[in-house]
Amino acid sequence: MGATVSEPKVTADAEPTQVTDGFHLVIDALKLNGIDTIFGLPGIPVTDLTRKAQAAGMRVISFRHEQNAGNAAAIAGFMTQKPGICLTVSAPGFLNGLTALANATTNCFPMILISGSSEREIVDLQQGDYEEMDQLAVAKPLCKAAFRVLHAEDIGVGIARAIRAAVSGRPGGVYLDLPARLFPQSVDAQAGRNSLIKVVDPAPRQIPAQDAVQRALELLKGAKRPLILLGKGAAYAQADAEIRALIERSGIPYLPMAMAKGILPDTHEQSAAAARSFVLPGADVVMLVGARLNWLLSHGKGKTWGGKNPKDWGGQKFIQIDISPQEADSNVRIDAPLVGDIGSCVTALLAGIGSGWAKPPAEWLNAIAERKNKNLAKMAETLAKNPAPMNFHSALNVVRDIVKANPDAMLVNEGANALDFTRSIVDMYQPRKRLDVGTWGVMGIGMGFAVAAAVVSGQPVIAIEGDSAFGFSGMEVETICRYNLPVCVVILNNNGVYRGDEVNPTGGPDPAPLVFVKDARYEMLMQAFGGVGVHASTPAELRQAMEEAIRSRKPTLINAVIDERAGTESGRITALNPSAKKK
Ligand code: ADP
Ligand code: TZD
Repeated sequence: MGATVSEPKVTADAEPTQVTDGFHLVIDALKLNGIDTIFGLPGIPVTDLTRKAQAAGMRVISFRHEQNAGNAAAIAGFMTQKPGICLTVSAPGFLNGLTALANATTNCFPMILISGSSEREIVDLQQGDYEEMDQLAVAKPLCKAAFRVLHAEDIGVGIARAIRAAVSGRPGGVYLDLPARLFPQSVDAQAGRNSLIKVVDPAPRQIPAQDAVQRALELLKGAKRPLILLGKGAAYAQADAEIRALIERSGIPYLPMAMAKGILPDTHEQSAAAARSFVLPGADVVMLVGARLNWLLSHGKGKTWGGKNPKDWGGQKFIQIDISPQEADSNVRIDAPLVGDIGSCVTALLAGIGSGWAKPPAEWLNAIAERKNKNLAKMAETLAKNPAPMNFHSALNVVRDIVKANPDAMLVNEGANALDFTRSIVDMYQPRKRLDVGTWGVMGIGMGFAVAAAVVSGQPVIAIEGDSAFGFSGMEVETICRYNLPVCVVILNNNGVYRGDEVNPTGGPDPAPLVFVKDARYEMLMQAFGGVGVHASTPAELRQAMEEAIRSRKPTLINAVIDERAGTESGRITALNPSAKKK
């Protein structure tokens, strides 16, 4: 691959020498490592970097706020196993991107936040430079690794270290500090080329130890009521065929975490998703595959798991497949930790299972099937209703059909009720199609994820958004229109955070803290930038608008007006809401 080289300089003896500079070395180092897209926001000192990157053939996606660019980079990392790149200006731009970097690290998504920074000697003496901040120090505690490059000759090493840190072992966010003075530094082109590193095997396989594999197999073999729990680490690992083979050959029922939906189609007969509250307390051996026993799984204990009191162990034995050796025992005892990459671990388990593996006892499977069928029938009944005004169920019944008819489409999802109901109602059919609020339950990922999902996959994107959730990144509808991305945003609009029917108890003129402008016309935001905006107040109108959006691939925003009394405070996690002690 040819390096990008700036104009030849004419030296004193009139011999033209080829020189390159910091700008071009950054671009060349990224391209050399197969990174072809930058999500960012230009300004001093990185304006020229965005321009030159585009000129050099990279895709540069320019956002309206750095947090959205950062979220885009993070989810691009999840989708591709390559670090997503977010580029920002110094101090405030850097801080805007930092939330996304911390969120990526929390979710184990590989990304690199590259921020320009001010003059080192001025920053270090705190003499008050333009956008002065010791960014490296600020970033360090919030990400997996942080590096700074001072000399153009070191750019190759800096980018190589950032890539390795982001994708090897447990993936995460990396901060790369590039001071303004680095970019114009000139270097002999040949020396510059030689300084670049093409990273060999950036995420090496980690083969599990044989005795650990045996231990896990013994535990599984002895189980009467086994369960497999798939997390987003399993989706990230791209070991889809191996995971499916393990589940089907072992006959063990499985439960997908939100972003693991679709590794196997949600309609798979071994899915126990519709019997979650039955299988978690009922299982005797649980195998976690790329899922942590954090709050999303009630820390592996308490009532969810059959414990009598909130901190009581339910009696399950756990096998945990994870690339991080420190993850085991984080919440409850892990009887069989299996440390390695999921592809290698699952392959080793498959070899041990062989062909003569006995399926789990019929009693367990039948009990799950019975509970599952009962719950599915109940859900079908609820979905078939057509109340006026529309509610979460009648709106999401439409989304469910559209996703079923378009299984290649990407689904982005955030909100409280809008999140919980979509997760349980909308089936996924392919891996890594569902992108949501993740480990933190953070609002604001919506439009950044939607942009990246469209750019990376080329597939239509459906973003199901609470009206509050949408507000965190809503200005990026301009970005969606500018790049003409096939994104269909559906706002489940109930006039507020959670719901929209609260009133100010004082009777004063201010609205209640959770309530928004009534009957807001969100669809006009999309129209303002040339996209399609639709106001839908019935499932039929929603269906027609979504079908048209998928067909036309035009940027579309559907303001799906639902009952403002629909939903509950905090959705499914109301119990985490501290409330005054009841008398
Ligand atoms: P979920 O929220 O879906 O339950 P988590 O984010 O809690 O999932 O857990 C993901 C886990 O997957 C993390 O502990 C991470 O270390 C692990 N992981 C990520 N990639 C791999 C991989 N390739 N191989 C093994 N484990 C992985
Ligand atoms: N800020 C951030 C960054 N993340 C958060 N999770 C919150 C605030 C708190 N929060 C939630 O946990 S959900 C939510 C907020 C503000 C919005 C819920 O309202 P919605 O969804 O309109 O998006 P529903 O469907 O009406 O419940």
